[in-house]
Amino acid sequence: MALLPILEFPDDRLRTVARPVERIDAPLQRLIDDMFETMYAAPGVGLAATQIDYHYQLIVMDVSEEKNEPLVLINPRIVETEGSQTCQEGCLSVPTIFADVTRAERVVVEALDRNGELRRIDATELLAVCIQHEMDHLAGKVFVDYLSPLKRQMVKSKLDKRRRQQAPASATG
Ligand code: K1U
Ligand code: ZN
Repeated sequence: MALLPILEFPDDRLRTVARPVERIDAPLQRLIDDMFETMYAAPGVGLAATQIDYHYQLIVMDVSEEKNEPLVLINPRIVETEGSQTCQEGCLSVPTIFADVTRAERVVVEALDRNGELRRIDATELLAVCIQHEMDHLAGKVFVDYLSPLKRQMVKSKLDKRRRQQAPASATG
C-alpha cells in the first residue's frame, strides 16, 4: 500500500468535475486501499478521489470511533435530503482551517461499493456531513466556497504563510 499526496487549496485541480467510474477492477481496488491508508494516516474521516488528483467519482470514508467501519462510495447519488444542520468542518486539502457550514441534516445516498454492489445509505450527523462534503469535492467544490470572499481570502493568506514557513530555507532565498 502507499500514502498518496493530497492536493491543497487553492490548487486548480481541486476544481475538476469527476467522471463516473466505468470499471471496478483490481487496479481500482488497490487505489481504494491506498486512499484508505492515506485517509487514516492524515488523519481524516473521508477522502474524495479529486483530492489525490484522480478525477473519477470515488470516495472513501470512516466516521467510526474505532476506525473499523470503512465505507466506499462509487458513483454516489443523493436520492433524498431532509432538514438542515450547521457543523464545524475541516478538510485535508485545507489544513488547519475549520469553519461552520450548513448542510442537509439527513441524506439518503445510493452508490456502488468496492465490489460493484449497489448500496443505499441513510445518513445523519457526521456521516451525512461527510458524504455531502466529499460529494462536493467530486463536483469541484471545496468547503471554503461556502465562506464569504473576505474569509476565503483570509484562508488563502493563512495557508500561503504556512507554506512559506514550511518551505526549506534554500527555497525562500
Ligand atoms: O474531505 C476531507 O478532506 C476529509 C475531511 C472530512 C470532513 C470532516 C469533518 C467535517 C466534514 C468533512 C476530514 O476528515 S478533516 C479531518 C477531521 O475532521 C477529523 C480527523 C480525525 C478525526 C475526526 C475528524
Ligand atoms: Zn475535504
